[in-house]
Amino acid sequence: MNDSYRTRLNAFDHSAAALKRPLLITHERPDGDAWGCLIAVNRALAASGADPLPVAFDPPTSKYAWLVTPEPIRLLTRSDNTTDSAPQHPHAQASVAQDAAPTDPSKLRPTTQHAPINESQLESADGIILLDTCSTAQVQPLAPWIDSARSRGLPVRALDHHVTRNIPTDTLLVDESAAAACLIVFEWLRSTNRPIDPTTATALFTGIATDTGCFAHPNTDARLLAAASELATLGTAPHRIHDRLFLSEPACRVRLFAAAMDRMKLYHDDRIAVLIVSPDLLNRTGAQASDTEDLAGQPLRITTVELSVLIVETGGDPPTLKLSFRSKTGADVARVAARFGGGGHTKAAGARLQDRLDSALPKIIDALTRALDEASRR
Ligand SMILES: [Mn+2]
Repeated sequence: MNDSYRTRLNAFDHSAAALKRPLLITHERPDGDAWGCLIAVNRALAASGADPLPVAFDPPTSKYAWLVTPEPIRLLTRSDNTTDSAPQHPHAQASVAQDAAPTDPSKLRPTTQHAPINESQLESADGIILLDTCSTAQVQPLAPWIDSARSRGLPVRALDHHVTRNIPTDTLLVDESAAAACLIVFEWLRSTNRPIDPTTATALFTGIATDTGCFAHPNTDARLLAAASELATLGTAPHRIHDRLFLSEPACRVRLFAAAMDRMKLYHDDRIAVLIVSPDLLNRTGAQASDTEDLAGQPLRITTVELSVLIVETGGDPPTLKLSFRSKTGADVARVAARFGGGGHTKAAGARLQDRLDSALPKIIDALTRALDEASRR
């Protein structure tokens, strides 16, 4: 750790310590890194006498419920009625009626175990700390509130590792070379001797593991592995985290993966894979749209497949297609997603498209084919 980074960690620590009631926020549809940050920072600040207010926009999916549900995270009640947020898995709660019509998402949404909170209840906060994001688009439900809070003089701090930064902050701790925001949180807490209890260590390890595809992606470096190694001495058990993340799935999700893979189509000399999840497929497997998490990358297991797209058909007229792109080699799926009004990273990106599947599919395959051609010309 060089001196300038250490100085920035200290500055961030001072700015966080100055807040008695920081509002902790992470991005919509939180992943392991987002939850890990929220839980770890909440626990660390609470342990040193602050009264943080951790707020999420979505309840945890079944993958992260074991980690998140025991924590006192509040769930923001949305004024709109969008149904595309990731709901907690219905099978996690016996209270969800078996006979609820699977086509009606409102019936599938169980009541969350996290206490709800609305905007007016956020007024007790004396500052905002954004975690694993600094982007308006990713904190949409509170973006106007953050804006007005800032103009009223509420300090806004952010800790992030993403490139997109369009929320003005007074203290910013960003390291784009950090594979996970949880890695930055770990280095902050460690270098300032803040407490890391076993639960905090588990939360941080989860973020570090999931943002690197379990230490498999190219962003896995010595710095990250050193943090993981230290975390393993702080009371967390990596194999138990693995079991909770990957060996604890509902049967319907595994059935959905099998059914979707069985219907997989390959194009362009088997270099492009297309997976389609229709409402009918969800009905038949008993799964729901949030169960498609991580499905998009499955075809990359095939030697020849360089690009894959998962198309999830949702309702509406014209229907909304949720596109998730994954790339194994040099082809840039962020650019593919951008053609459909979306965005993301080079190897993982997404978009939403209002179109019928039969008219959208040729356009999607064409865009992917062009991405392969562009990559081969580079
Ligand atoms: Mn992250």
